[in-house]
Amino acid sequence: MNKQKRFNQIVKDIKEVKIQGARNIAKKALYAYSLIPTKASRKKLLSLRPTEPMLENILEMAEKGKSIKEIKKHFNAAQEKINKNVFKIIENNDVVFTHCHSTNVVNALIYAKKKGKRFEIYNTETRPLFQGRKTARELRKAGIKVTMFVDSALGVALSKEQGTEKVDKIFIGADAILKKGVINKIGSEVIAQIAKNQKIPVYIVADSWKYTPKKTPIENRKLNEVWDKAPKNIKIKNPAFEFIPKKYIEAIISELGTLSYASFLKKAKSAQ
Ligand code: RUB
Repeated sequence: MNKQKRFNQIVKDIKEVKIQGARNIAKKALYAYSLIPTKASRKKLLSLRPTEPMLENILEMAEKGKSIKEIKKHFNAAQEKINKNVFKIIENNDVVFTHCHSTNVVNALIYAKKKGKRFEIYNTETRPLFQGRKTARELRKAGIKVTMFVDSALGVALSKEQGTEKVDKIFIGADAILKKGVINKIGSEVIAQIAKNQKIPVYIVADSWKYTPKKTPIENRKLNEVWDKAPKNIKIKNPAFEFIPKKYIEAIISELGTLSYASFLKKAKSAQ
């Protein structure tokens, strides 16, 4: 396959969410940019998933001359530190809740399991694209016990009801870390609100390169993801992401440490 074809294939896979999650999108887009490093390809890649500042940050770094190798190295180095920080937070017998599919979260959970922590996972299926199934499969493959809920069972999953255990902590990823809060998969704010009522700490597990001082739009996706061939007179909305105000967030676990929101912002700003 020539470079243009490979570039086009990556563009298609990101657009169709075959490549998903902020980290995977950024990594693949970086590779695509390395094939055709022009302003036009940067523009094209940025247009694919508008709620992804890490994508924007790394393409900007690449354009300013930071080597692709160096940027790639960051992803793994950051993940290793995140794994160690998450390991310290998980306690034996914890019930940990997660939503959607976050590579930063999944990798850290698998690391904790490999290093001997005993815990189980509750997760959501994550309509409309069911990224929760990917999470469940990957965690189960690593030997972690997983219980999946439909999204509308959040209230049950997050409280001790109908045979469920009390959730001890919540780990969710982030697409964007902003001054006043975090953007993550739709449903994340409801999760954070219920968690607040139930006194369950919400940890954002994310690479600090997801931080941006810029205004970040929420991506609205195709309506047929919700209801293919829906009757014409029914209005459908399909926002992919949601803003979680910082007041709901216990800490941000990144390669910079496990930090309060304010400390994270301070460190992330000086690290960029
Ligand atoms: C994925 C999602 C993830 C973040 C972080 O949404 O919301 O929680 O992107 O993921 P989508 P990661 O499936 O629509 O891309 O930790 O992999 O960067």
